[in-house]
Amino acid sequence: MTLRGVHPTASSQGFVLPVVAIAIAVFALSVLTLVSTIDGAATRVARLQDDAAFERRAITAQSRIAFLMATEPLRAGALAVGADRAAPIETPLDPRDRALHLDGRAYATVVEGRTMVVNVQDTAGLLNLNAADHTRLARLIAGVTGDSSAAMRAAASVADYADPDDVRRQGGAEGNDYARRGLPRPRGAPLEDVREVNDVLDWDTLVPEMASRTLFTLTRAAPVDAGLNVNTAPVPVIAAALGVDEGRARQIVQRREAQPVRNADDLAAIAGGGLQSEGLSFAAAPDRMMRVTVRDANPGRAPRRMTTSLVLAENVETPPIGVGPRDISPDPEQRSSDERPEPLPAGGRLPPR
Ligand SMILES: [Ca+2]
Repeated sequence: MTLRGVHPTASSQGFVLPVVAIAIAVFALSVLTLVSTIDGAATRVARLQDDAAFERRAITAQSRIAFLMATEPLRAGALAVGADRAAPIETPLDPRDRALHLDGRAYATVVEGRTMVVNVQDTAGLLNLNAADHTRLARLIAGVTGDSSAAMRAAASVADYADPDDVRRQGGAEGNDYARRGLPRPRGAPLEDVREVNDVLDWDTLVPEMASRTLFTLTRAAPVDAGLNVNTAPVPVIAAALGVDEGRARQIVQRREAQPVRNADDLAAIAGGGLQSEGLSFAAAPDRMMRVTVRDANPGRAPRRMTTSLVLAENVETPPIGVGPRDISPDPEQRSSDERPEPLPAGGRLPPR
């Protein structure tokens, strides 16, 4: 370039050099683009393979749960793996039983060399969104969000959405309130799916999205008078249902294994007094439907979980287990690093003891 102006012929060289430089640059750029396209495709293929491998392992883990459900005896709060099948459902767990608790606690099972974490939750242990009294739901929401006045409004609005009347509960919302906002009328009948709370007036502003996701895992949409299985309710549900703090709820969870809860008297025996259990309807046994969640213990950069439901047979003529639709979604929840899943009990009969 410094030749420019020194020789008259230099002007043509001064033109050729930039053209060559541009051609080289364009070539280099296309090579780079090609490389990054191949790289992008390779990344996508790797991700798809990763997804497929996760699904395969998750289904294997879920099948192990289904096998246990189909073959092992059911107790009020757990599968008593290896125990006497003829014993009644309210039989307390024997310390020698390898129990699979149905309260959503974490179990680990190794599939293809990777540790998968599974949770099995009896749906009867979840708080019923359709219960006539919404104060328990308000306590559950407040326990998750920490905002009790917003929780009271959200719970009252859920109850108003589901109840058949037009009488607005304190903090709630009825047909007129929806009409004023140009929204469809409230359902006026029990919810059929927990996700319907997203249609409840102001739910999204009263309950942050992450809290909402957590609440979906702690609630169910059951008939109005469906009983709560206190033997499988997770700690936040015990706290909300009985009006106790988390410490006492943990105590109850520890004690119920030795003495299954069938009614308010049993509960008083293990929990002591001061419970707000008036009007709470009890169930002494698990529901037929279990929610199963599977995730990878070491998920890397793309944490995800598979959720499905397993449905126990109603009678001996039907297949022992039905499997609901599978859903695989990102798992954004922060797990505490001190979570120590117990090993999933192995099935099969033990030698007589
Ligand atoms: Ca109402």
